[in-house]
Amino acid sequence: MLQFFEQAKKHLNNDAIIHDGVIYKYEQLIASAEKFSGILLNNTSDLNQARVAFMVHPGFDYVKTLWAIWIAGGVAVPLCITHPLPSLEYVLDDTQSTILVISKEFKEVLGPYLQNSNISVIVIEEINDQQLAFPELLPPIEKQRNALILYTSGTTNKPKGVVTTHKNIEAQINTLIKAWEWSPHDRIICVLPLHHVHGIINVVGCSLWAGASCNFTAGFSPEQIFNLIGQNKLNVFMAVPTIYYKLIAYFETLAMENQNTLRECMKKFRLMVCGSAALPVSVMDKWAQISGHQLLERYGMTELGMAISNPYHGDRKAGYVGIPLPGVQIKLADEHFVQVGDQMPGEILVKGDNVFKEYWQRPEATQATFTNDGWFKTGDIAVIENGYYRIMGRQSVDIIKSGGYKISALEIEEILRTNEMIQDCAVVGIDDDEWGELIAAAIVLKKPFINDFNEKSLSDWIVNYIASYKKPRRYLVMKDLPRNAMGKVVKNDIKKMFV
Ligand code: MCA
Ligand code: AMP
Repeated sequence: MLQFFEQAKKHLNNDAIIHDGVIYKYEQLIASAEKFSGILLNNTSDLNQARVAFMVHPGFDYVKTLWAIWIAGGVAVPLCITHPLPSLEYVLDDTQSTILVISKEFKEVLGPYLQNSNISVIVIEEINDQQLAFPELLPPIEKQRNALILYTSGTTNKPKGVVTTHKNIEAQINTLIKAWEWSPHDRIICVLPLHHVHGIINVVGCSLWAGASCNFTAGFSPEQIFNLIGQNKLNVFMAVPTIYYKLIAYFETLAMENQNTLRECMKKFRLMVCGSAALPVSVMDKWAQISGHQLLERYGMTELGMAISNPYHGDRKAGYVGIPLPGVQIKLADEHFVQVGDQMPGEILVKGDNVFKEYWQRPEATQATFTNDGWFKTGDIAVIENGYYRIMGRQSVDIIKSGGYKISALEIEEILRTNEMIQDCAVVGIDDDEWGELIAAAIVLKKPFINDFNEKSLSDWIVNYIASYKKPRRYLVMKDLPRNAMGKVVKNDIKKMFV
């Protein structure tokens, strides 16, 4: 039996999920997931690593579906619930998913795909758990089997599927359970999207592994978060820097009396964590004033789960991501993958059971991302100062982090170039206090549009093809893009033009 299931069985009477005020015990979650696995199995004995895509709202149904896929021997492919159809189709086709589980609300967006596909569709609201029987036999699942495929943007124009096995996921969760001292008494809220590691592993995965409870509310709402905090319903919180920035902005609008109550409630928290992008020192300081908590910043990646973390006990240093987590080996290396000297910057290379298995059906990309002796190359540069790692930046200017999302400049450029107005373009990330980086596009217009450029129409058009969080927020119309002697666009010059 998979370890996540064994863990859950230790806490049958604990509250597992609290969704819109409704409490679901572990016993109920386990039973619902097991029964639902029978629907997925559909009279077969094992899904044998078939890919099962699912587009389900965060909450009880999401976790039930994820667990059912694993119990039935499938590979879970969570779809982003705010992606437009082309991005969804890309993932469905790339993974060759044969089963699709959806919340009924998403029937409409997926309609055109479903009309032309043989995929077997299950609408979650149409299944009544109480009328289902438990499947007679469940397949044995070896830990080496593929468990999850998450799509990540990189230095290629299309996102790649990151395949993690059950063994990888167990390692990713186990290290955090130990390092951050998760316990069955913890109560967290999931405010993050559930097609990325931060939400899936750090929040939902760890809390349910520990026998703790995980709260869900619809979308990200500072008001709802502070409401729960004010009722002492939470004692652990995890988010990206943009969310802390937004919470601070909201907190500052509250009446003093309300602020004082919330301050007292936050002091009782056990742990507050920040990651997915660099945490500005100003946000860390402001949050400490508000909550009385020194945020624990950590560093992770879709391919790794978490790798480096500030200590749970001990000094959490502003501007640093801490030290390697238990079981994770880290080496800072030069361009020949040789370890750099003390206090020298180098690329972060990682080894350990937490490291993903492969990019889905991209053997060359997989090979290129590992050194010959098996280190995963992150593309991030760090330095060690007084024993703590400090992230200095990324090797590639084409990777942007905005709102905690990793976004490929090349993917956006490719879409922009298909617009009738655009002759050429270059997308960059520009520094921004709230979003980390803002997506900005320098564009060269085709002749007929030079005096007739309509930014709004371009902005409205692009969200038909990419998620709104990938949409450029600033445009700069140029006669030509700056290029070096080799003809390559000089993105650092473009960045400066936006300042
Ligand atoms: C949305 N807006 C933006 C952006 N995104 N503006 C500028 N830049 C952006 N990136 C605008 C929208 O257009 C809209 O404006 C307004 O903000 C609200 O949009 P909405 O989508 O409702 O935003 P939100 O719900 O407030 O979302 C903000 C968010 C979200 C909660 C911070 O971006 C988020 O959930 N980020 C977390 C992503 C994440 O989990 N990353 C982890 C992956 P208007 O109304 O004017 O149109 S990294 C990972 O997993 C690794 C392993 C790790 O280390 O953790
Ligand atoms: P993703 O592939 O979406 O999981 O994003 C992983 C990337 O986010 C890493 O390669 C880093 O560039 C960045 N990242 C994650 N955590 C931090 C952090 N604490 N500080 C700076 N960058 C971070």
